[in-house]
Amino acid sequence: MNPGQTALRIAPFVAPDSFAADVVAGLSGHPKSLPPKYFYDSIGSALFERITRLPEYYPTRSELELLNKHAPAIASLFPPGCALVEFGGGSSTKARILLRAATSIEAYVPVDISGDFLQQEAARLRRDLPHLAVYPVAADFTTMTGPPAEAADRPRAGFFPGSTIGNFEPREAARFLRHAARILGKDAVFVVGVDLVKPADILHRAYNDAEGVTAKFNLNLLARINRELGGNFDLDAFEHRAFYNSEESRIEMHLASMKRQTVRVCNTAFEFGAGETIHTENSYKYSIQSFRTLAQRSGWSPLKAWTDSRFSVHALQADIGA
Ligand code: AVJ
Repeated sequence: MNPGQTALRIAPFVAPDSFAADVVAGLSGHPKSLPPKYFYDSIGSALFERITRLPEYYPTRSELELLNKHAPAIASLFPPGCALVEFGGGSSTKARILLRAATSIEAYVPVDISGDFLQQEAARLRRDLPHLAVYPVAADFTTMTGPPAEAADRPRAGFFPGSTIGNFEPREAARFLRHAARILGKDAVFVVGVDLVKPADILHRAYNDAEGVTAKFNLNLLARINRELGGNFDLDAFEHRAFYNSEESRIEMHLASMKRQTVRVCNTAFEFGAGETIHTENSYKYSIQSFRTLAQRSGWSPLKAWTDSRFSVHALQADIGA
């Protein structure tokens, strides 16, 4: 291990019982729901990696093409000696494009809830980019209270790819963008990937792939509850559902109960009616203008946007800061 490069810092934010509390609260709700951040245990993260390679799931390919094509322009926005803080830094495939293009980046701080996945990626990065200081932080990036200690003494830039911003309700997305401005600091540059509104049939296919990987990804949430919380979900009695809600400009993912049934989790019984669903994810889609408006309302000035009409990458600059 290179001097100054710490292994993996586990921030005290990921309380294991928060999973239990969030699951019981979600399954007690009307309608029932579960937070999408719990998709990403090691099995879920691996299933998501498979989703990114599916022919129907265009966002990852589009974003990679845009990042590769515009890497020099994006890299020119980063100040010398800066630390690139990536929110939800699962696989570093996208960050590598920026890390290679921008010599001004001297440190990389991926922040992700799935510590093991993060650790493996960090080890690979250290091997491939030995000049770069890599500081993985296992934390829930929505609850971080300040810049990661490892980047506190550097100018910071942010990276939030993959349209994970789409998982937030627009109000929450605005709150997260303000939060990110506080973490990154005044004048910081923030590069955000945003999936665009498009014909419903293209979106529908992207979340209902023929191979059924997205269905497995969705159902894995129930398997995880069984594994980690002693639940007794019968996965064959639930079905994956994903559809485009055009009023809300969002893809909705649900797990539908195929029959009346009772499920026990954390010593609590939950009744399901036939056809009743658990809402597991929203994926909001924006236009270039609607995302710019959201950013401006959240303390950011739009600098530039690159798009291929299916996906967009935005560069923003912080008006407010730490
Ligand atoms: C990682 C949240 C961007 O919403 O497109 C992929 C997750 N869900 N297929 C998305 C996801 C179903 C993905 N994000």
